[in-house]
Amino acid sequence: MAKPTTPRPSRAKPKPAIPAGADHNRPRPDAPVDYKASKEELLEFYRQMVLIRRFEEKAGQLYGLGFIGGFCHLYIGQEAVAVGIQSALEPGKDSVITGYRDHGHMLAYGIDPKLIMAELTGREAGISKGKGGSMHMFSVDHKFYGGHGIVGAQVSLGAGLGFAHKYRGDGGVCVAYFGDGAANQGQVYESFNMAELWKLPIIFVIENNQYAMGTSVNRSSAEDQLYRRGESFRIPGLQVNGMDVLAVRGATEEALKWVKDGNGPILLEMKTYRYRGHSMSDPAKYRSREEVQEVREKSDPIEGAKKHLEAAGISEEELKKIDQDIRKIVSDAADFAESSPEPDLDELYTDVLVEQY
Ligand SMILES: Cc1ncc(C[n+]2csc(CCOP(=O)(O)OP(=O)(O)O)c2C)c(N)n1
Ligand SMILES: [Mg+2]
Repeated sequence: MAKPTTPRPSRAKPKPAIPAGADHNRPRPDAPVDYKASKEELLEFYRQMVLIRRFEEKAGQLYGLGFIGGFCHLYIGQEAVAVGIQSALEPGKDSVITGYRDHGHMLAYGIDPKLIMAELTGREAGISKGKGGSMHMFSVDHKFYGGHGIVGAQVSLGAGLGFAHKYRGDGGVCVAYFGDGAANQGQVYESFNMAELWKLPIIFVIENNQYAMGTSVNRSSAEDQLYRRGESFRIPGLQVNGMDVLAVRGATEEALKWVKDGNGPILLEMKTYRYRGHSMSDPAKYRSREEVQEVREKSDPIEGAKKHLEAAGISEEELKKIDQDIRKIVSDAADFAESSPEPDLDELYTDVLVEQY
């Protein structure tokens, strides 16, 4: 009689507890397509990006001359993100909140460069009466809720803004911007949970400029594909070329559609790059000059838009004229900021507490 054989272990792979793909049966946003801009829109994108770049260059100079004190973080290289996203929002209806790298966002929101520059130099005419400075600019009129120095804090506050839109039923959407470094902060995930649970109208935007001060995203993030960071909260994510204003605008359209259809939040990871140091004092030992140079040469957002404009028949002269006009706007803003008076000492006690809003 043959000896009974011991059952051999099955060679079949163990089945996952959740069948593969099951979680992905839930609705998802469509894959975004690049925005088809008219010639006028393309010109406006170009104009705004050049404005941010020249404004930031001037801010860097004024800092060097001692007109700007404290911290100052420039947005150079990231222009397409703010410009592409803000262009899709409804002014006065949608709200925006971001971190301390905020000058570019304010400019893209149509706020007067003079008032922003005067804020940088701490003058009374500044958008926050000279008391916010580079990192803490605010304009409730524009539904621009800062300008925040605590890394990641704006994400929770943004969830609150999203809640307010829903509670009031005003149809607005909040856009909460944060960095790749901020994406590792705990409060971001508490906010994700509540935002999805309550289906808040909010677009979370990670501006992945590859570095958090001197630490690269790959060194600090176990999951460096940051658009996936919302998945365990059922928040879908899209990864976007943040150096291309048309890709940014296209993804924003898709995100707005998702949120306005009542699906709750969505996450956009904007792959971008900052050309300058983290702030004004940065020895930049964590990356090579060649790395920066390569991005400038191959993916610059302004040069990219220029190519689209040239293809649309805009002449070199027209672009030069725009550049000249913007240089004038920026130098006027700097003159205004340098010549405006400083706030009165009594201002120390105003706007400290808002008793009713
Ligand atoms: C809670 C908190 N921790 C640390 C800091 C110091 N800090 C300021 S900026 C920064 C890096 C953030 O990087 P990222 O989120 O990628 O934004 P980026 O500067 O690249 O725009 C850190 C750690 C801070 N301001 N707040
Ligand atoms: Mg960063």
